[in-house]
Amino acid sequence: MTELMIAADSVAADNEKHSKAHTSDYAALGEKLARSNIDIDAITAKVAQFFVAIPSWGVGTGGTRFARFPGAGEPRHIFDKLDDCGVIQQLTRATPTVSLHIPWDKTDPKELKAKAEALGLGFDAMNSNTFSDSADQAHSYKYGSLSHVDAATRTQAIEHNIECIELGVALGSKALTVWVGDGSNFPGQSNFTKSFERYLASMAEIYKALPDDWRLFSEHKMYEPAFYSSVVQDWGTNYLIAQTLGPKAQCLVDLGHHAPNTNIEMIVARLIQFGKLGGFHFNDSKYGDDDLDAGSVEPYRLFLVFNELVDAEYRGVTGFHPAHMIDQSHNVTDPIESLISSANEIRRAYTQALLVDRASLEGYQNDNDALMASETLKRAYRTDVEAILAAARLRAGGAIDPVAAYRASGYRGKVASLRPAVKGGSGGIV
Ligand SMILES: [Mn+2]
Repeated sequence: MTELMIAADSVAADNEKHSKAHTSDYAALGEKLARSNIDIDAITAKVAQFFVAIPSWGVGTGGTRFARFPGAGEPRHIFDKLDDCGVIQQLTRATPTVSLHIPWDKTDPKELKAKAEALGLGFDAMNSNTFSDSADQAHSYKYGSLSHVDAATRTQAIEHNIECIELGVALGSKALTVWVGDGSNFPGQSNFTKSFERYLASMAEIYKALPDDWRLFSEHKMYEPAFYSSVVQDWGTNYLIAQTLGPKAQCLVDLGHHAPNTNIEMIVARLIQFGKLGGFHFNDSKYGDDDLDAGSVEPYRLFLVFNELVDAEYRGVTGFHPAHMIDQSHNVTDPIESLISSANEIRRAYTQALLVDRASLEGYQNDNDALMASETLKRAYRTDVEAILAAARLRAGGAIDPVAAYRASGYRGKVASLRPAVKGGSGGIV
């Protein structure tokens, strides 16, 4: 525990306020679920073991191409970011790991590890960055990185990824996520086939540097920053990458990286079926890669994604252990509150998916009873599982109402006095 963590008695005092109502809500839900032969405590125990990683870049205020409006007490460096992540974990007990972004978070791994351990945190997948230039680099990524026409630029990008692996090994991470902005803005600007050949050759070099117990996640994105073509534009290309590289290579699905109306849950099912679902970047979107809070726009879609994950769990798919990570940009909220709420929504979707009566669903599917099949999913989705989520947090030492507990703690005001205000008119993380 560090001095910046919220005092335990402050959380306890807030829990006390909600305790009576929570106990009563949990009992009522338990009774309701028991009528369907569901043991609420068994569900709560499973939910308590479901975790999602916080992205280090998510605790700072994001921005758009137009502007960034910094909030009070913004983290100045990775150690401040870890403090904020520690608070999210303290209250939700759903986020014990942090996903780092290199070079943004680059520092002495020993210090990083000691700080994380003091906060009760570990590290999830490492994220490399070859989509922007850092001050000291020899070759620019303006025209691409792993697929660049220039061999020296590709080598620099490969070496950066290998450095991320080495740093991750020192921190206890077990995966590297590679997302590249490589692509083109004009038809004819780049040769689709040759670009992808160069990308695959570069990724093969990175794959060679991967420890045996690591996984390599490639992340597809339809467009942006390249607006005509992206080298890794969709899940099909992503699957080809993972298939070409080998068994340690898997696909990462960022929910915001698809065309509007894409059936993402079906992509998830396909990747599971062929052993290539590596993990997720959870967020929500309305139009593009909006990076809005998970479950804020299309909660039913999030539930349907989890329905596929729980279905795989239920079927006992071998080697199935997707990494759960959040990837969001918080422009108008306190990032800590958004991340608390998002972790909650992700767990909510998981919990609702656990309530699906899978034997009945299969029966309706086999009987071609479309209405009852749909109703079986809806019945689980309509269940208000907040009491289960609260119990999972509370039993692990967290807060019944984590946003309320956070506001009551005065944490933001406290860090605002310690961290000088950031001036920010420029674009943020897009
Ligand atoms: Mn992402």
